[in-house]
Amino acid sequence: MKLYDMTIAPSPRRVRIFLAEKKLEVETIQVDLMAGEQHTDSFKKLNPWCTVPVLELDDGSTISEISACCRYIEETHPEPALMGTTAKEKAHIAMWDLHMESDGYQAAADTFRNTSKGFENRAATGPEPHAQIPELAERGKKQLNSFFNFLDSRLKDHEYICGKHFSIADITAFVTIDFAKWSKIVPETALSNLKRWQDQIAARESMKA
Ligand SMILES: N[C@@H](CCC(=O)N[C@@H](CS)C(=O)NCC(=O)O)C(=O)O
Repeated sequence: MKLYDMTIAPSPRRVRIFLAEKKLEVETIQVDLMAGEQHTDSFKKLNPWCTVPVLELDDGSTISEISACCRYIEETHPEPALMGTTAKEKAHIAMWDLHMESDGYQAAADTFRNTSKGFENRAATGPEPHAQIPELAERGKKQLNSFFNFLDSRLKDHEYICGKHFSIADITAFVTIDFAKWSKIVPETALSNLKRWQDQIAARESMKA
């Protein structure tokens, strides 16, 4: 198995952390997104949506999308479980992770991609150019602040996002907070539950991946 990666990019980082939690080491191939390598014909054969991460399996087939990559890794390496073990746990963790993605990660991406100079005609991923929409960045900032407040209240009575156990939802939320820093958006210091959780997650070895 190989991972098409870009070290500084937040999306492949989520899969690297997931692999590190499973104590799996895989070959990584760097894709230079700023040079446009994701738009080359050879990369489009791996992933027509032109994004990393992409997993290439030993039979040559490929899987893109963070959640699909993590699902494959979880099914093939179930321990430690990061996506639940019972039907109820799996659904619960999927629900939380989808919200970390839609309410947090997407807002961080909207904010960054709709304001940064290097993304002027690349405000959305994919093969087609897309102009920046400043209002989306404004909305993203508001959504991120609501997201931080929401997480703080959730983490008041829960050790991790989904309760007693670390899960994929913690990875998504943690990387979202780091990604938001790219747009200089950080949680207020008064959010002490969020700070406690952030320190706890940051101390995990996998977060260096
Ligand atoms: N929905 C995709 C999002 C992945 C994504 O946005 N990756 C970024 C890097 S963080 C990318 O490949 N960007 C390519 C570009 O900007 O053209 C997933 O879940 O994998």
